[in-house]
Amino acid sequence: MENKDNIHFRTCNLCEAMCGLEIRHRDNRILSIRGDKKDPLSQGYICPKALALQDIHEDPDRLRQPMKKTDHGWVPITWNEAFKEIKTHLRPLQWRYGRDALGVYIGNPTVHNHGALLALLPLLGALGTRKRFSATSNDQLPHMLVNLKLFGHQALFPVPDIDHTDLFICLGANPMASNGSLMSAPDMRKRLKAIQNRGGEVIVIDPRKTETAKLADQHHFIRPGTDALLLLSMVNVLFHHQLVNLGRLQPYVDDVDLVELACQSFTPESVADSTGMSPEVIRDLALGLAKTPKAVLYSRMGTSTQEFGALSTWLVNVLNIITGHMDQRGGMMFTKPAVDLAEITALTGDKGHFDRYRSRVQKLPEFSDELPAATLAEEILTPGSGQMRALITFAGNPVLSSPNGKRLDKALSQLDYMISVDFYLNETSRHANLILPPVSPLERSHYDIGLNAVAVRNVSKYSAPLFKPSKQAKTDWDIMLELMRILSPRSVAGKFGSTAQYQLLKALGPDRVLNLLLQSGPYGLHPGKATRAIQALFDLFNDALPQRSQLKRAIRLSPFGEQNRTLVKGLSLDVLKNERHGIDLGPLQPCLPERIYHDNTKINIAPKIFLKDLSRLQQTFKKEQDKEPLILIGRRDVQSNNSWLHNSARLQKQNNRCELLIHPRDAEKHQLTSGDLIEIQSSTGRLKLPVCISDDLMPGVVCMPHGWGHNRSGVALKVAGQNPGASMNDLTDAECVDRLCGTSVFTGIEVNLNRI
Ligand SMILES: Nc1nc2c(c(=O)[nH]1)N[C@H]1C(S)=C(S)[C@@H](COP(=O)(O)OP(=O)(O)OC[C@H]3O[C@@H](n4cnc5c(=O)[nH]c(N)nc54)[C@H](O)[C@@H]3O)O[C@H]1N2
Ligand SMILES: Nc1nc2c(c(=O)[nH]1)N[C@H]1C(S)=C(S)[C@@H](COP(=O)(O)OP(=O)(O)OC[C@H]3O[C@@H](n4cnc5c(=O)[nH]c(N)nc54)[C@H](O)[C@@H]3O)O[C@H]1N2
Ligand code: SF4
Ligand SMILES: [Mo]
Repeated sequence: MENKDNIHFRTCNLCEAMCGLEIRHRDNRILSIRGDKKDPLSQGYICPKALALQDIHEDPDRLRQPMKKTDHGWVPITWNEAFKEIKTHLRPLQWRYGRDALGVYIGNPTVHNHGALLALLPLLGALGTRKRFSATSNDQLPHMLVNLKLFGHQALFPVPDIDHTDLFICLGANPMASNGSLMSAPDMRKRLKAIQNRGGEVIVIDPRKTETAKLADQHHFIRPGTDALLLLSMVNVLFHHQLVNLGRLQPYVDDVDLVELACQSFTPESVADSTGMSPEVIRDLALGLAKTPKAVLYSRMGTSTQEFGALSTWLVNVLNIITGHMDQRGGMMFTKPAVDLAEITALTGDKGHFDRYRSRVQKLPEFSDELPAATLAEEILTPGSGQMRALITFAGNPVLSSPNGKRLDKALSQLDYMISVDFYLNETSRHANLILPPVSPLERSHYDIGLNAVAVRNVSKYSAPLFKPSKQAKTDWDIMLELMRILSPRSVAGKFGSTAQYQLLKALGPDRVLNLLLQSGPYGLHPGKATRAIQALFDLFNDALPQRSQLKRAIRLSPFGEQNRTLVKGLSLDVLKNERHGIDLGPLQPCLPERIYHDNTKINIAPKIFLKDLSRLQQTFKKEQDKEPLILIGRRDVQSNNSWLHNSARLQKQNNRCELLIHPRDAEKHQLTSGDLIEIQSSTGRLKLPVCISDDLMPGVVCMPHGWGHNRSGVALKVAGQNPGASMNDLTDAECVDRLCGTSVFTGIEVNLNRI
């Protein structure tokens, strides 16, 4: 008989898939980690990375106490000492140079951490700095910009209804390795197979025959960075064949004629050479999308982090709209999450904004008060008024994850003061004066506020802490609140940073705020209680909005809202605590035009910024000659997660996976055999790594993973150090970005090879 107390159910916080875990444990030791068969979303599936949760928890290299850099190396100090240090160093800097002198970089794991996510807004408000950076501009920024422009809210993400589609066209994504992105859908193999088993088709368009492509019915190579051309020509085909049909959304979409005009010169023949795709294939793709009743075109990293990432992401949405697949079963749909971030932020008046001001050096546009991560180093290195002199990194490793990491490495070493909130001494945090480590992921509660909003089903699950942290340990929430208290100006006009707000948040804790959000959300309590919960939320997060619009929006969010009446289920934290496997809230449902956030409740299909960018596209490809150098692209591996799981011995015991894939033709040209060490060089830098010959690649394209390069001095990652690899971002260029929105370019990098 199993002792029930020794089984703990929770959601894996490592990637976007949100797999349910069943963890057996005894006396503070983990015995096993398996998939939770009763989790409504993952139904027992997990990937090898789940084991890393134990490895991180037990890792002797994981920091458990604040660390201070001294002349004699790192020394542990108490939290009180740490916060005193911070105050002593940063307050005078803020006084002397202004609040913009202190920058902040927010990394990816923040999204997987409700405490951090909920404390982030108050902290940023209190810091009051315009030097804000995050992994967003190394990742999904184009998607958020498109959401904002088309639907009126940056956080209203279209999600492929993969469980009901009959045609899944996958562009620049490799969900078999990544487990899905902006598409939380564990067990991709099962879901893709299910499409095929119901007679449907999976098509992958990618410069590499990826793990996903190998499972697909068709795979087509595309020359890196040319997706916008392919997509424009698909739009062209649809208008040419009069196959444009917006279906139910017809009355709610403006300016379709502008799209027709924009794509006129982009025939499949005109883009064939640049994209490397035949006109016949392009026509078939367009016709297939238009003629399959349940079909969806999905794109991710490969398409968003390239020179025309925003343009491409816009066009993916255009294609789904003009073929009638937006907000339709089997097409692109929208979640109705229990904590509805889009609604809540609209409630505080923040649907996102773009290009209100520009960065100091490269003059790139802000997005929702953030500057592109590609400008982080130059903002530190370039003297003059507005120069950044101090930095807080939070759950991020930009030295490995941002373009031209080498230059950033140098920039960080020149800061007057730096804090890293991280539990590893890694490539980035080694530059800090102080490292503040939060508890391990298993020592805190967990709720996916962010990822439930991009899941392929509406689900809700709360995970209690598995282990009790030591008395002096702090969570990210605790750390952020303390930073907020120390670093906010004494007299703040708004609410953020006020002592009252700090005390209120501190008294509540993240879980009680979560409870308020659940209760006031669409599946929340009965209306009377919901309004009280909403009122409490207002007190916490609201700045200053006209009373009437507040009320209207609040009602829309709550179980009062017309669209929510059928959803009310009495959800609260207590309810979730009793449902240890989580709750299924049903498949995605059509919700437009109600959820459009533009004042005219119409989709703006042809925003000017995208139309204008077409001339840049044309100029770029007009001057492009047949390229001699090789083109570098990236890849993800199922055993790795960005830069921070390489210290897990169980995940790293296989061969070094940081190698350069190269096509046999190119290998022959360079006289290479698998295992040879080469030097690879771009306009930014050079590095050494072994090659592996593979005919999975498009000829002329080479491929390496990112997140490696752990051999920098001072890094305290023993396992990772044994197999350090090299950092792809020592080759990428911080000045080669998508000029439209400042997103970093991680694909299509020109490189040369030299055999060593
Ligand atoms: N060349 C290239 N570069 C890329 C990409 C690519 O495809 N190619 N991908 C980009 C993408 S999509 C992303 S999202 C970024 C990721 O880039 P980042 O977000 O900058 O970095 P990560 O590698 O995710 O590192 C996360 C850090 O957070 C710490 N950490 C983990 N959990 C927690 C926690 O709960 N609290 C705190 N405080 N710290 C924690 C880890 O120790 C680690 O140091 O990389 C980007 N960079
Ligand atoms: N195992 C694992 N899982 C992860 C992560 C991880 O590091 N490891 N990271 C997580 C994060 S932060 C994210 S954002 C997601 C990302 O999730 P995905 O976007 O699915 O991940 P990638 O593997 O980067 O997929 C990008 C694909 O685009 C292709 N590609 C490159 N250039 C081009 C191009 O120009 N055009 C086209 N059409 N394709 C191109 C690449 O070959 C690659 O197959 O994964 C998440 N899941
Ligand atoms: S796919 Fe793997 S890493 Fe991602 S949530 Fe599931 S178990 Fe965790
Ligand atoms: Mo990401």
